[in-house]
Amino acid sequence: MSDMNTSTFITLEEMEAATDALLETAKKVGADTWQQRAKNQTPHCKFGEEGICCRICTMGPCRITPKAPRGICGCDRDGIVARNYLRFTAGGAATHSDHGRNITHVLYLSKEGGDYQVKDPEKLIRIAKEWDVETEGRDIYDIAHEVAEIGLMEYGKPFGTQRFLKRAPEVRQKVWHDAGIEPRAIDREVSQSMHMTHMGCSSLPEALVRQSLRAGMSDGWGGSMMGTEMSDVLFGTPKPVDTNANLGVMEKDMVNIIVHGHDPSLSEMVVFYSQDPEMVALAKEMGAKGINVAGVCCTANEVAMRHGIPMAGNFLQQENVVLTGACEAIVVDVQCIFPALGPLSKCFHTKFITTSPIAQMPDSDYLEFNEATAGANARKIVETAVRNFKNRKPELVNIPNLKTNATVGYSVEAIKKCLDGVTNSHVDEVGTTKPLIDCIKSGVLRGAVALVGCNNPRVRHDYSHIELMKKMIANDIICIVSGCSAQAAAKAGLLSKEAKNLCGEGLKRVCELVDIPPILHMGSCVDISRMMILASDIAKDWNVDICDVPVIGCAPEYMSEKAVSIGNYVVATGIDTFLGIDPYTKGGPQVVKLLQGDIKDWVGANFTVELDMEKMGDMMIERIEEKRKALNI
Ligand code: MSK
Repeated sequence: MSDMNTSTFITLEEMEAATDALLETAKKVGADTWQQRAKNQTPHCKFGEEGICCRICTMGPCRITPKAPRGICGCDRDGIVARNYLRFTAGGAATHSDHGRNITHVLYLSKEGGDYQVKDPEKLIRIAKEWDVETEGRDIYDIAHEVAEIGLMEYGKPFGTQRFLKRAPEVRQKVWHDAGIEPRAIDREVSQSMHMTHMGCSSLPEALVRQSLRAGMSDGWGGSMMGTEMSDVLFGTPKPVDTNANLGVMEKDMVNIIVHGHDPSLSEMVVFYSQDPEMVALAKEMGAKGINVAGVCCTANEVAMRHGIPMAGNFLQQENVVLTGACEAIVVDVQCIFPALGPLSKCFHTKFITTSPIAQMPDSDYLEFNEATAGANARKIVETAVRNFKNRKPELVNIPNLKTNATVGYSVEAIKKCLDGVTNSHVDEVGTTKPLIDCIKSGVLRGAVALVGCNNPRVRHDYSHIELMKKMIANDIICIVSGCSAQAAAKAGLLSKEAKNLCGEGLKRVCELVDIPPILHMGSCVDISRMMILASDIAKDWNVDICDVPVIGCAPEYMSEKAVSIGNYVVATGIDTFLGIDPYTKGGPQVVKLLQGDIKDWVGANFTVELDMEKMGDMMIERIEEKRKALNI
């Protein structure tokens, strides 16, 4: 364990001071950082910001101005904005869904005694039954392979809609059907989005926004859900586990391996081989006390919630881990990886190890990771990191003295188990959300907020996540969090049970009774699908539609296409969603009117874009209270 003490809470100012010190090191070694690059990139292109630049064909690029209100093909500003928005969504849906496909393929490769095995057979059997796969008297791996094959077929099946839609309340399924947004094959929705936005296809905002919701749905109720469910089957369904967070989890005397990205099929193996006695002995031979694995971005969430591996930081801290001078290797798979890590790592002894054909970058050591040879590949990666310890430059080492305690791993199953524990309300193998509903109905809890998403250099790092969470819990609104938002909470100490002391009286009582933190860590960005299941189960147990429940979503600092795809499926699921960053739609008033207004008539929810966090917090509380009023509670 680290010799650093943990703090109950860490302020943003303390984190910023630590970052400033690391930036001094960057200056000393001549390293480039995102802080500088963000300055170099401002002011940003106005056309891009408003979404009114079109480069879908080679007649342009066309930009909308008062003098040129239409592109060369005649497409107007709303058509251009809506097409860009749909392409943005499709990029995110493709990315999440391909992640889900990869995990499902790993399940297909699983075997007794192999690198990948089934860790949660009960969950596998539950999914098998849901999909009418015979389970009686069959070998668990036969079931796994059949379930995986069906899952993979969801990506390209010629007929029908996504199987997971049936998990939603019937009333919500009807909403989707009537709105024409039930996703068909996952790949089809992405492909059709690209087709619709090709030159000479759709320019009607309603059609493009509708397809954005549908493509998002193919992610949230298709590819992402596949990723979450199959990861649980393979690596175990998360249960509450204690861990530490913030940069102080890096160890001065140990080999530090940072895993970064998203796909647990790599990070699980790296964690496994870092504990291999031969590797630990090698680390000692190199002069280290042992091997310390810590995570960045969603990989941090994946390994924290299944193994208690510490979380070093979120998206905008990926350079910081290298700047500590104590990172032997930053091992990445896919998504949210700065290409900057290549040149940055060259200023230190750090090995920047890329592993996926999907994310290849200059100035990296490419050690391809293939699921069929996973064990051998992971061993080599760990060994490369360990052997690099001797190259560390002690004069550059600066690990900030920042470390908190966090309890993570609140899957839907785990939340229900916690609730069952206090009420003895256990009704069946999957439990119930009724105790939670009772707390909301009685007003002990006012409602719930799903706080998710990334960091973005456009806004103060982690400020919005942390301030909104504090405001919500002080007002008896329980938070569920994932992705880099979850890590913002963890780093500040908000995922610890002590955070109950920041809550209103009602939420504090619930935390004490159920023995939970007021902010529940639900995983990585694909795990927002868990939140959809939780919202569905609450609505079913309450006997209302999802849009009636006092639950809202919020992504205050998002930056990625995936986040826009998520926003679409969260809203399509009936959950009002608050964004702290504009999704490049300002230039299309009709598109803004649809996304922030009229789609409520289609799906019972819409977006709010608000850049002022104080105002946004008030609006979120107001929306929850409106929903309570509509339910007469
Ligand atoms: S890692 S998508 S920066 S949450 Fe999932 Fe964080 Fe956003 Fe990447």
